[in-house]
Amino acid sequence: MKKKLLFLGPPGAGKGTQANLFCKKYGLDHLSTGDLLRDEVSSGSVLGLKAEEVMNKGELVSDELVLSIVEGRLENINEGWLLDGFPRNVNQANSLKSLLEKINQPLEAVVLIKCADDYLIKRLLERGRKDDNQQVIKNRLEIYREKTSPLIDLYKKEGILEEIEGNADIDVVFSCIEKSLG
Ligand code: B4P
Repeated sequence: MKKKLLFLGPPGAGKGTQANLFCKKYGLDHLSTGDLLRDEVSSGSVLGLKAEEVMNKGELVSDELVLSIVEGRLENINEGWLLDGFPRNVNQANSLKSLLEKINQPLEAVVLIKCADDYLIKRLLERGRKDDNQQVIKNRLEIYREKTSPLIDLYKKEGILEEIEGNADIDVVFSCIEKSLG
C-alpha cells in the first residue's frame, strides 16, 4: 500500500472524510490544512483572525501562512502521511515539491476524488459549517476550478494520479481508494 499520499478534489468531495478513515486504518499522519487553519482561528491569534475572514468568504488563505504551517509539520512527519487540502494552487505545489525533496520523501500517489457540483452543494449545505452557504460555496467552487484544478494535469503528467468517483456511499468510495493504492 502506498503511504505518501495527497488527496485532491473540489470542496465537499469527501477529502477530509476519506482522509480520516484512511489515516485511522493505516496509521498515517494526517495533515489537513483546513483543520490546521481552523485550529489557528480557534486559538484567536492575529493570523487566525486574518485567516477566518478569508475562509468565511470561501477564498484561499495566503500561501505564506499555509506554507509556514505546513513546513513545520512536514519536518517532523513520519514515513507514512496523507496531505488533505494542500496544495491548492500551483505555487503551493511547487513549494511542496521542494519541501519533500528536502526531507527525501517523494509523493507516491495523488487521489483525485471527483464529484458533480449538485452533490457537492447539497452535502455542504447539509453540513452547515460557517463557510457552507450558497454564495460562499459558489465562490469556493470557482476558486477550485481556477486555482486548484490545474494540479490535476500536473500530477497526471507525473504519472501518479488516481481518479476516484466520489458520488457514492462513504464505504464504497473508501474501498475504491484502497484498491487504487494497493
Ligand atoms: P477544507 O477544510 O479543506 O474543506 P473542504 O475542501 O471544503 O471539504 P472536504 O472535501 O474535505 O469535504 P468533507 O470530507 O469534509 O477547506 C476549507 C477552507 O480552508 C478553504 O475554503 C480555504 O479557505 C482554507 N484552506 C484549506 N487549505 C488551504 C490551502 N492549502 N491554501 C489556502 N487555503 C486553504 O465532506 C463534506 C461533507 O460531505 C461532510 O458533511 C461529509 O460528511 C459529507 N460527505 C463526504 N463524503 C460523502 C459521501 N460519499 N456521501 C455523502 N456525503 C459525504
